[in-house]
Amino acid sequence: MKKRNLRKTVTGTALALSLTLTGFVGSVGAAETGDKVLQEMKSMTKSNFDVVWNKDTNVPTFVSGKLSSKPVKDVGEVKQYLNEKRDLYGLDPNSDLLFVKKSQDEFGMTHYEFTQSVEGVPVYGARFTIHTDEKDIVTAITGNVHPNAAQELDHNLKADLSEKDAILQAWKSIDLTKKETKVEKADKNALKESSNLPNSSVKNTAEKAELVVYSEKDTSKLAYHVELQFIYPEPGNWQIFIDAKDGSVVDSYNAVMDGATTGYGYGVLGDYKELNTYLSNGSYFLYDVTNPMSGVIETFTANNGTSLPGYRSVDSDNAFTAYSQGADVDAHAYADKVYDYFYNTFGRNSFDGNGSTIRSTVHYGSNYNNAFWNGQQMVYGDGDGSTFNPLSGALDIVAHELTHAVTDYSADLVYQDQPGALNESMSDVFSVFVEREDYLLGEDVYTPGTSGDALRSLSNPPAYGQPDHMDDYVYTSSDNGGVHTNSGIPNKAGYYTVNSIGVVKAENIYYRALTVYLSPYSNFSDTRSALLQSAADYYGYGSEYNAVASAWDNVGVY
Ligand code: D38
Ligand code: ZN
Ligand code: CA
Repeated sequence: MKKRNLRKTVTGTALALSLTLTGFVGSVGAAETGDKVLQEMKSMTKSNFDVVWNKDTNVPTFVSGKLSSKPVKDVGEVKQYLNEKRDLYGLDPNSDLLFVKKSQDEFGMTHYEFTQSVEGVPVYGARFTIHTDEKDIVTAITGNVHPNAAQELDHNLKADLSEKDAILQAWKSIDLTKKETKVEKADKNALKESSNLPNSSVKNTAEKAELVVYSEKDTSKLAYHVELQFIYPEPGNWQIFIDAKDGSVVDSYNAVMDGATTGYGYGVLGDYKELNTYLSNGSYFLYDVTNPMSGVIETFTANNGTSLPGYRSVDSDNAFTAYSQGADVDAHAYADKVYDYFYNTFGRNSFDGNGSTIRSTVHYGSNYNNAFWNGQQMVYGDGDGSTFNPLSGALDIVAHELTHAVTDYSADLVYQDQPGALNESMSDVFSVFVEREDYLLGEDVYTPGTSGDALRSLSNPPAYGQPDHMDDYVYTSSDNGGVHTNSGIPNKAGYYTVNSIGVVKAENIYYRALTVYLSPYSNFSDTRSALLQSAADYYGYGSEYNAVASAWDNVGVY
């Protein structure tokens, strides 16, 4: 069904050009007169001359070179020029071509676009463009026209079918007439499911029909070009040509293309959000290619196992609305939020500053009450339902985990003793910078049955079993030297800092310390000095510097 173009490039001699025409089968007479026109055009060309022929229609689909000896300056002159080339294209520019538009580009070229038509009905795909250079010399003529279309139709351009009938025939032809009602039902459900949807057209079902001349090889038919677009029960962008006389299917294909899409879903807490997804082979994946990174943001599910990364999170209709998909939805959306935070605030492109892929796996294990960065990716348990809800449901937890990755690629603080507690504290402090709503960590998913509690607090570490002063530093061999305990001390210094100079100045100072001044074995005192130096770099030796100094004085670190 598809037409094939015969490509032959002629560079230089007229001999090569006539070879092109000799090797060419079809209506010899037309080709001969066409040959004369081409020879004429060729004689004007001093450099490259290029012709591509359409074997079915016996007309060139691409001619380039210096194609006019005189300037061709407007639509009228273009038509006059084409009239002189009538033998080549077999078209009368006044009756067979409809002018569509004229446009200019940054090369100083002008493009006159026409579409072939028969008694006012457009020939499908028969766009015909004349290109002129900055001196108005014709330099290319492009497009597929069908010189015999008018003759083949023989003035028979009255449709027997209505547009409505054509659309009905089209639905029937793809065997979705029954599913048509399903499409509507699915859309209504989507609406009902989510009265808080900001945009109810996300499922986007559309149908339209246009009367065209459908030409291929030596037959032309009056047909409706019907487009059926939907995503239920599978993605479709059907292009169907229905014979306008007898209702038969002339051509039909699904033009759905793989690529970036926007889906939606509900998070762990039932909140609606849009998702950057990817359509491949008829399925939608939590795979975000929309950020200016070399990698992607991608989300997997371990399906309650412990193999990593597990399976790609996938959905058949780009609506990640099932209850069990909440963890997947939030891991994906929040990873993007944290990526955006580091990129927009500090210009850091992903955790490594080099645009690397951010991968998350949810539904890790069974009733697993934790989340972690394993050195390569983020991993989230579902929680047991009473201690925790799925942990990706908290933006501050996602920020905590991804900051571990940032730390690994910057200060690289060793995960033991004071450097380990600082590593933990950086994750907690940046989780407050990202979420910007409280000094608590994990409150959104911790103990769903109890309100107001959390896992840790920057402002009140002792309330969560952590020291907030060096006097209470815990010496232990468990938890790598109490990294999740002693982080309370630098956390409280972080709280004092934010509380005193505000989050914007604080985040600048902390990010600079983490990425410029700290190193793997930095201890609490080193960190005080690193933060002071960063404060001085940014704001001089004023109130900001003094705020950092008192913050660390207050926790007994000098
Ligand atoms: C509290 C309770 C039960 C289990 C846990 C905590 C309870 O109250 O009954 C386990 N847990 C979770 C956390 N800490 N302990 C919090 C998470 C954060 C990010 C919300 C956390 N995870 C560690 C981290 O990222 O540093 O801090 C993961 C450490 C890796 C462990 N192998
Ligand atoms: Zn941590
Ligand atoms: Ca919080």
